[in-house]
Amino acid sequence: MSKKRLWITRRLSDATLERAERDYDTVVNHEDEPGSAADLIAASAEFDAIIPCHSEHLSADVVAQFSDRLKIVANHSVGVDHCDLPALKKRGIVVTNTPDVLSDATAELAMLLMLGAARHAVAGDRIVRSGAWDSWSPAFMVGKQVTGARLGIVGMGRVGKAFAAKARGFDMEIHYFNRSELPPDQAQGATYHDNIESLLGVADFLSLHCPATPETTNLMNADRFALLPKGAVVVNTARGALVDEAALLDAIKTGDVSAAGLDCFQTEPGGNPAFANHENIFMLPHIGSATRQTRDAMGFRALDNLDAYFAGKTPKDVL
Ligand code: 8YV
Repeated sequence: MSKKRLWITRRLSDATLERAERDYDTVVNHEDEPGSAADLIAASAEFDAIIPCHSEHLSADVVAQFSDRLKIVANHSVGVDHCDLPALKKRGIVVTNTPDVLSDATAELAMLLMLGAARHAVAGDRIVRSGAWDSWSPAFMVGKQVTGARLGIVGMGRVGKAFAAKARGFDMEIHYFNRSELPPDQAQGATYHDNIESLLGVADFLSLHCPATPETTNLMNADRFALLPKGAVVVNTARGALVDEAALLDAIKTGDVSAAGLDCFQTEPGGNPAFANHENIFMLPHIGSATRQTRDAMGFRALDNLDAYFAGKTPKDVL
């Protein structure tokens, strides 16, 4: 039987591409530029399957123009806010994602951002690197201690739980808001809040781990920033859409939020230039899952889903 045709929209890990090329008639976008609407529509007529990243936007308009040839979109991401799921469902196209395998890498990055924001990583690095470090004082770059502080987690899914596990190693007191309370073996002593406002009131550190949906857009707005304890630190490794960036900037300027650690922005790539003057905003360019091990695991998980589909089975991560 001839191999199924697969389009891979970005330069995935070498191991992933090797396996894809072995098992599928694979075309890889080696230029590694995001696939445009026109690219996606054209690909739907030439390929049975696509592995996109969150950089490809499968909007309702794009999906409506897809050819009937395309059978499955096996995302190389856990987040699927770049896909119009109802539109894909209507076209009978199977959609999968890559949960679990990136939870630890993303939680590690959340820890880096939390610690870096709390302890002046940006200003500290700049002052040493630039040769401007010419004095020292006990009052110099005094930060906020994580040990023993209260951590508020919004969204206690896979990444939220992985972050909580790492934060327990820092003796943090874990609080969370989630659609439903976790069973005790999963909560591991974390305190459940059945509404976000209650969580914000105790969050000396706040970390966002929920998906971007119409309901969570601008979840952290001015009113909600105002509920945080004075000087809270805010971390976002989930999606930029969760944070009203103008409101965050206001809270940073007043000191109501003492620092932020951000891996996600409303505009990507690019970020928010208005944040650049504030060294208490520690920023990274959406690299939460960017470790070698995790990139391989994400690619393999997407391929596992494809293999299952083409073997006539239900893929593990079908949405
Ligand atoms: C990925 C992500 O880097 O998985 C997600 O949802 O946001 C990131 O971890 C990216 O989506 C890869 O396609």
